[in-house]
Amino acid sequence: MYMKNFEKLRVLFSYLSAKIYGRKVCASHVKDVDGIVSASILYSKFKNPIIFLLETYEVGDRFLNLLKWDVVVDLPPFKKMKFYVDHHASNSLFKAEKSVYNPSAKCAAELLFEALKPLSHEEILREAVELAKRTDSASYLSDPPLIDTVNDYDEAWDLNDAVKGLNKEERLDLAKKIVSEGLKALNDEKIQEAIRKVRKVRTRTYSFAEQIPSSEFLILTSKNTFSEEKISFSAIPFILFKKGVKVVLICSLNKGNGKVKCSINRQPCFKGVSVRGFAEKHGGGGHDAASGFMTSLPLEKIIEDAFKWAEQKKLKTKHVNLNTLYPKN
Ligand SMILES: [Mn+2]
Repeated sequence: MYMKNFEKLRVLFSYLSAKIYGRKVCASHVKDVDGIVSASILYSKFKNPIIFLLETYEVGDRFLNLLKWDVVVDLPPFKKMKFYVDHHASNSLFKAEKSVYNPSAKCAAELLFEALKPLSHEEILREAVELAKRTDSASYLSDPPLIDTVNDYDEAWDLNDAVKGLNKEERLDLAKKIVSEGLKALNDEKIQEAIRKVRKVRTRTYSFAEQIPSSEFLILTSKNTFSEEKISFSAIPFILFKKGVKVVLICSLNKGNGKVKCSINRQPCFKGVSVRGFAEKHGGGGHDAASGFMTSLPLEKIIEDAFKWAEQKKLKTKHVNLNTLYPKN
């Protein structure tokens, strides 16, 4: 339902060969540092594991649920798992032979690190886990670096921006490299280029976000499917939080399947409201301060639901169509 047929064949082939050669079959979150550092830990612990980096919504795939997974980390649960490690409040219902589940952990890599010890390259991985904690809980020690920021920023941003700027295969390569080289792996020219690319987009996003009007709750929508290379949707909430916005919902059309992809973020210190319920109601989930979902509902219906939700939470709300603001260049 979510995966293309040739991809399923590729997964099946890797799965069967892993079973034949006694390699572990693992799944980790593709999207951010937490999933990639978790992959590093798996590479360090097991001999030649096969690691699939997946989006959270891919875990619902019927085919993937026919397989038996050795380790699943930082993702919603599969039906058949030997070992499950996670920290998302919305994933509390699962069945696994063994598990480490703690919704108050800052990241899943931290739980995996403790569970799989002793590890080779333990010091290197401990350092990476510390960065994963900061990136996954949005508790960076500095503002995000822009294209001309040279130093004086949290190094967790380097790892974050590297991951965001690389494709899926390159992210797995980075995970492997972190095991042997630690954070020095980021000095690679190709990775530096990926980091620069992300910062360029972030810098453009900052000037773009200045045009967005303020409100306690902002619903931002975009029908322009090509926008994400130009504007970083994930950076927008954090820019708006600085202007006093409390909650940001961003909805955009997904290129692949025509569904609407939504992320909802809350200002970290605005603890009175959890955004997770809104995401769970639409088939998604995540954390109290950051959640997401993908839906076949029309954009108009999601906006209507968001206004109703905000009314219950007594938040002043505004809807802004981002397509009316796009920069021309
Ligand atoms: Mn995580």
